[in-house]
Amino acid sequence: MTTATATPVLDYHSDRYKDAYSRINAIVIEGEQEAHDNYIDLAKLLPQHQEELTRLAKMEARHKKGFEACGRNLSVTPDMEFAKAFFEKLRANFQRALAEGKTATCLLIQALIIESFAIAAYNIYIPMADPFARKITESVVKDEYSHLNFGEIWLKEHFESVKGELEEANRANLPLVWKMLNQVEADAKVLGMEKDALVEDFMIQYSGALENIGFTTREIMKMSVYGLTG
Ligand code: Y39
Ligand code: FE
Ligand code: FE
Ligand code: FE
Repeated sequence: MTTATATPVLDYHSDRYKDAYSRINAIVIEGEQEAHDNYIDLAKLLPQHQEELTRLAKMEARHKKGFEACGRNLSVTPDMEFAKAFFEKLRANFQRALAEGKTATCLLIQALIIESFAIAAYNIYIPMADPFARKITESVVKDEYSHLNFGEIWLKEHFESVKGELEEANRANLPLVWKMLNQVEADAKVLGMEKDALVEDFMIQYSGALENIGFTTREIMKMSVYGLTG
């Protein structure tokens, strides 16, 4: 039996909502900017996919503009300094992998982890969002599925040669996601987004991606809880 819980009434213009929004909105804006930059960087490692990666980068730039409009619509100033610090470790890991030419690690970080995080956050946000932001987020989340799919296809094609690298990259980066989620738990809740729901949706996207790439259920079980409790 399930217990019905009433949808909380959100006052989008309250100081409390706007304060939380200044950080979550900034994270999304910064995330979209970094996603843009990451796809441009990935094109250096995958010149044969230059055209497609440039197309994905342009979508990310459009997402950023959309979310900037969401902040303006609520008269919220995004806390970009907070957002830059929020992504710092994941960004450093991406940059290191890029410098080392580790394509699979870069794809795991951007196309699997960050995209799964985005899809989870946007899916959970949509029913709670103000009408203006809801419309924008609904169109953005569709794009994010196609970004996840790009990573899946490449990694599936190269699965045997990158499997070990992916396991290592998962071990190094997945714990960062759980820490990031803990950092935004309180603000997300003010926006009507529960941490449990975010974790659940992230897991569905991420473990689904690992399965599509070629990992066994047993491997996925081990990989997806990495760092969850630590
Ligand atoms: O690929 C993308 O477009 C992803 C970068 C965009 C942002 C993901 C950040 C979502 C985290 C929000 C946390 C709210 C609880
Ligand atoms: Fe995006
Ligand atoms: Fe996004
Ligand atoms: Fe994306």
